[in-house]
Amino acid sequence: MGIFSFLKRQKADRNADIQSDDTDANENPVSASEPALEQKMQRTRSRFTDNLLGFLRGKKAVDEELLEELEAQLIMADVGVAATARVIDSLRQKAKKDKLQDADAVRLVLRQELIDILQPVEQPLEIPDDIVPFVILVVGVNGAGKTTTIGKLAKQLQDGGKSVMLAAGDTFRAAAIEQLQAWGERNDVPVIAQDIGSDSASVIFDALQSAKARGIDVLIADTAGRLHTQSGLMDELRKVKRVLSKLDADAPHETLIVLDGGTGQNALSQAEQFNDAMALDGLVITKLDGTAKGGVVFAIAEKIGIPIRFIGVGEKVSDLEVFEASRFVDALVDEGSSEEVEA
Ligand SMILES: Nc1nc2c(ncn2[C@@H]2O[C@H](COP(=O)(O)OP(=O)(O)OP(=O)(O)O)[C@@H](O)[C@H]2O)c(=O)[nH]1
Ligand SMILES: [Mg+2]
Repeated sequence: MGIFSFLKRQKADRNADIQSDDTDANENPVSASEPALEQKMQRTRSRFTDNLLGFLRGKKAVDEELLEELEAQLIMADVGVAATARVIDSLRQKAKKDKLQDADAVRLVLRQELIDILQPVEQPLEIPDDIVPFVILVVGVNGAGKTTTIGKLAKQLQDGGKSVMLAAGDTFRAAAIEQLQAWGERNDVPVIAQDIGSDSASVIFDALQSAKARGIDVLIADTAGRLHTQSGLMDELRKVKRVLSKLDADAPHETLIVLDGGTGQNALSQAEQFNDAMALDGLVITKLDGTAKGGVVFAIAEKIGIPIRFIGVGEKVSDLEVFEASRFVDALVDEGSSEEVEA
């Protein structure tokens, strides 16, 4: 029995890029190869790293003063109190035990500590071939990047040979329905929609029926990010889940929240709130290519502990990357690559 793995596909694409760079870089100077993650995250990366590693660079002694400064920098980078305390405590212990000699040693320990925080939530989304249709319910507040993420997911699935259908479950705004329909038309993906103001649960229910009838592999349902009241929104989303489970006891197979990484601690409280109401399976943190501080990813990992499936690092289809702990940390704090990028 097969499995669709976003990670395997993305890794294969990355390798293909590297190979085509090697072979025809000269003959084909306009090679369409993907920029590295640290390049896509350049702005977030510099907000996270410049202060954090900048002050480490000049310092000689690894003393309490340095640790306190580092602590303040991590908090300012949105890493959050709990994750910061964990990093600093561990650095303090290692400084005593292993006699961390210089800032470089601190940086290496810091890198490993940051990876350790993220490792438990590195659990990429995989879609087993024998669950048809596999239903992904996408939730999150308005503007977080739900519809954009759905477009990227759908395209990656389609490019990987999966048939996809979308459900326009955001019935709160006419523009939301039209946005999804237009996208579906451009990409030859069927979109099930009803009029504005219709019942979101019934749109998504219809879509599941239709996807079943047509043998569609993956159904992705969009939802509203805002209603008149926030409690109304949660009730509505719970109803969607309930109604879907009437057609398929296991649906939705993945309830995915999309969080705007630029909103810092707000993203954290949204994850908590939606998780209480919805029992989330995974999250996507978007806009990490922008002015997000990046630290919020650690705060979310430490406090919420739900798998981070993807990160959004731009507007292109390939800018939805499977979340990999060490790759993400290196894109944030690896010094070597920073010099390469700046050169
Ligand atoms: N730079 C950047 N922009 C993004 C990313 N993801 C989404 N956006 C942008 O964020 C804005 C909002 O995205 P949408 O996908 O419409 O957000 P939504 O959650 O569907 O919002 P509502 O439909 O209003 O609830 C759009 O301008 C997107 O292009 C990302 O990873 N990076
Ligand atoms: Mg939307």
